[in-house]
Amino acid sequence: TRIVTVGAAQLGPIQRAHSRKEVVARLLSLLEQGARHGCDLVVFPELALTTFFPRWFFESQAEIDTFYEAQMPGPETQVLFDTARKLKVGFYLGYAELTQEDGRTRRFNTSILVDQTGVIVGKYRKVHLPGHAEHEPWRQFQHLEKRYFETGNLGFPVFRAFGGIIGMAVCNDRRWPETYRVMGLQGVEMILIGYNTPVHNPPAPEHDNLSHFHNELVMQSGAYQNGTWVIGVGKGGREEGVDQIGNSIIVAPSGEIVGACSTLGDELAIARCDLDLTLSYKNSVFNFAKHREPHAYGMIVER
Ligand code: CDT
Repeated sequence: TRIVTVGAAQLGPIQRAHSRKEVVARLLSLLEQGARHGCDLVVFPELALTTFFPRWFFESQAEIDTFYEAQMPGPETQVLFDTARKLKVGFYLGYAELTQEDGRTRRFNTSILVDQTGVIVGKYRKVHLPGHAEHEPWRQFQHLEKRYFETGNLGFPVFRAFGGIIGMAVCNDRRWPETYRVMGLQGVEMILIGYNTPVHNPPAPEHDNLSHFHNELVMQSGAYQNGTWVIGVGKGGREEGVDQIGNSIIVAPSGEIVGACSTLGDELAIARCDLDLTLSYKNSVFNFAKHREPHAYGMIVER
């Protein structure tokens, strides 16, 4: 057995008026709870340092940029890394990344993997950006990720960490089978996914009462079809008037949910995840080398 004890650290709402300091204090409390319960790794949501700001249309770039981190660790987040090292608990953290690359300012919806010595050992930039790029005033609230972020340019890398092979995704990525499969092809054993999912989707309100079902459906099937653990961690509760689903879950390679949050607030759900439980799936029904038929899949990447 190769046990990784994982805490799914769901967050209740983060309002716009909440400072980074207040939010980081909540993350620290969850990290400390995780340490007390023997966690090796604590997983936080997408954009876990601020409110989900793409729900608003802003004219001023300076105002938008207040939601981004220009450094990681930065002055307000260094304490997370120091605490990780002190308590020997790693973490996944989603945040808005502001960076200078290729001679220009770039913005990504990013996650990092930090190990039990407080060192960043993996980075991922969200590939599937949902929503829209222009102001759509008819919506109850905006979803302007296509305006505020560039498409991730790192692919779906996996990292040797926590005694296994770990991958990351961010929110809407979890709805796409390619996300899991690209990491599955690299032997991934645990995929960490932070999200912000409103109950209400303005272009398709008829899906609203299926939001929990769809959340579980995609992560359970992604786990089973690739013989991997999936840890899905969201925000819950009413954030700036918008209800978020919460529904954070820990999914085994069997596709079964083995841990779950039951509130809409800050809550830690813990599971002892044996990475060796991936083997019977990877070696039998989903033995890719033996059973995949890539010659028939060309259309997936051709259009
Ligand atoms: N943050 C994010 O990607 N949220 C989207 C909402 C899109 S509406 C289906 C999600 O896929 O959960």
